[in-house]
Amino acid sequence: MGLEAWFMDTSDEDQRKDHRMEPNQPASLEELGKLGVFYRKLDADIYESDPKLEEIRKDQGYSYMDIITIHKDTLPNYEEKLKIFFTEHLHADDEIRYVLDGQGYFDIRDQEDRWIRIATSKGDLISLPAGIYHRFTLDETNYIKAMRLFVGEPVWKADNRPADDMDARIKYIASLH
Ligand code: KMT
Repeated sequence: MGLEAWFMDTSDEDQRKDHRMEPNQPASLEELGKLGVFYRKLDADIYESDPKLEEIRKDQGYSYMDIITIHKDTLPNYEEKLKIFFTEHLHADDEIRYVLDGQGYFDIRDQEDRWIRIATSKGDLISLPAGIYHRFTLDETNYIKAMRLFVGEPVWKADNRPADDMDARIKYIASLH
């Protein structure tokens, strides 16, 4: 199955719930594409020797990679990290994640500042463009293992909203028109 995304409700109940509107209001891959989100489905069972992944890394210049496992038993400062991930922010570079196991939600803002929730699971490779406001949360399964890819030396700095004066933000906004 491909990626599923939807516009979120405005309830501030548990962030791990799906927060769908009633009725559900899907967001298409095309809409995500217009916001600069890149998506590919791969076979995560062969990630260590996958020619398709190699090709993407070569084409996109994703020279760096590591693996992060977000689970209470594996991630130091788990609760604190989850809070940081779920605080609305942007980065000066693309955020590229390849889900190797488990699942999680990437929330992004659309052009009208509405939240779109992107449900990712095993085999989903997603890239969020530099300058897009976003956040991440685990879902109710409380576990994800993901490859982090980066062009060059990784910079993990997050600029919390408001960051409208940042170069990456200005360039991103300009790219939407
Ligand atoms: C990060 O910065 O490592 C994250 O964005 C957390 C989500 S990775 C599945």
